[in-house]
Amino acid sequence: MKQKILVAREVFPEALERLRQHFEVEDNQADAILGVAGLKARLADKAGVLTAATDPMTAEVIAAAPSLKAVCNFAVGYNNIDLAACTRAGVMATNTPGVLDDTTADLAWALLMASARRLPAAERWLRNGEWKSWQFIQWLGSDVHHATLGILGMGRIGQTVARRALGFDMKVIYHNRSRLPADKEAACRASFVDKETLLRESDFLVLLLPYSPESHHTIGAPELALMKPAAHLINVARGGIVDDEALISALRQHRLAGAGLDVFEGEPKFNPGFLELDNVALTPHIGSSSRATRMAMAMTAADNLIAALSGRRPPNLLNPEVL
Ligand code: 8YV
Repeated sequence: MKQKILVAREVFPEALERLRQHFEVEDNQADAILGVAGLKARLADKAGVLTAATDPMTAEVIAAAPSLKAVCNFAVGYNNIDLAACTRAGVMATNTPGVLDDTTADLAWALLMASARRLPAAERWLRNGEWKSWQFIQWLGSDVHHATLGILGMGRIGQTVARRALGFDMKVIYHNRSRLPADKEAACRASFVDKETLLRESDFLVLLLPYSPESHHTIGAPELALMKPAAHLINVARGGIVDDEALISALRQHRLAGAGLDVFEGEPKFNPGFLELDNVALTPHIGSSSRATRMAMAMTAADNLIAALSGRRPPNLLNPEVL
């Protein structure tokens, strides 16, 4: 008899087809948000689950799933999974590293450029019919070329963002928990600096840290105060890494030139203060959202689940201690 699994959010039919070759699959193609109660109800008899970063795999959910052997996120971030609770319950947890690096780095650059050249506000102005005459001194932005790019969190995506800076002749500095090996630093042409130097010297600061209680409000009022008033802050990592209220206040007072944000505290709700600002580019958590990449993420998660439930080590196991 096939083992039962749940796919907690809508995914591509190709991923469901692959899973159906191995399992009895309960899907959620209607894409209802299940939440803790919905997950508990559906996982009571499941051996595995495919989850998005929006699915709270809390200790309570895991405790309500006695047959559960694997939680496979289709996301690289896994702050929605209580990893310690999984490990205690002998449940494998996996994510999808690698397949989304380029696509997410591309969006970081899109937001960086949009913030630098004030694209959202300029487009709104044009659409509102306010373009009456072309003026020489109008819509002046910041140059990206030859500026200093700072990266906080220099994992795979951070390094991918850094390598793209070469084409803009930028100076690249970074801070990370641990310094990169020399060959990786050379490939990114990036210099390691302390966090304060990074904040003080970056013209464009890109955040690429994982979210955890330790990284909560890594960028708050004190950090924003160290940044150049001409600087731009880009966050494609997770809401909560930035104190949104403090950021809104800095942007409102032009203590920071601009921001490009794909993620927010409490998303999909977010602080309405952002909507009143003209110096911010906003996107709805679309960092990995190209068709090819989302497909690769779904297939990677499916492969992890197939491996986990057929007694093989899943390629992207986060808690190897369960084995
Ligand atoms: C996901 C992301 O698409 O991978 C991540 O961590 O933030 C995105 O790429 C999103 O979280 C949905 O799972």
